[in-house]
Amino acid sequence: MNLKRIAAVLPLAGGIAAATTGTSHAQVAPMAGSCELRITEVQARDLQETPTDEIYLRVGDERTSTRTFTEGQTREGSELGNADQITEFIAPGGFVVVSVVEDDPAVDTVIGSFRVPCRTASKEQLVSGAGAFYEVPYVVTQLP
Ligand SMILES: [Ca+2]
Ligand SMILES: [Ca+2]
Repeated sequence: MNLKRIAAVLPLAGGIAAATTGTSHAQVAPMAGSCELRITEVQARDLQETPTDEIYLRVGDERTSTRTFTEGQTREGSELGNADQITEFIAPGGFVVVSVVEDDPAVDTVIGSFRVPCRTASKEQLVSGAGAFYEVPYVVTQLP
């Protein structure tokens, strides 16, 4: 009698455990097939102002710190922001918008923006506008 009850309950308990594991996994892990964008560098090819630009990036809904650039200067992405600020999740089939912005006292100058789709890539993105020319290398990795 007791053995029969145990046998009947075990598969049910197993099913509940599996469902619970599946739920908690979905809450912690990013959506399957999503991507991560990481800004690796920012290079000033041609400044918007003289003698330095004050540049920050908008990466999705994050904003980096502002850093000065002289003409020809390259900075690592990690110099502009922490990991949260220079990386962004991209949903499957979606994209993230990155903007290069020059900081000014009243109204900042947007040098340019580009869209990054959820697709494995390593690219040297050129961004020009407002008389300035920047290069923003980035990588996109597919998340498991
Ligand atoms: Ca400025
Ligand atoms: Ca400006």
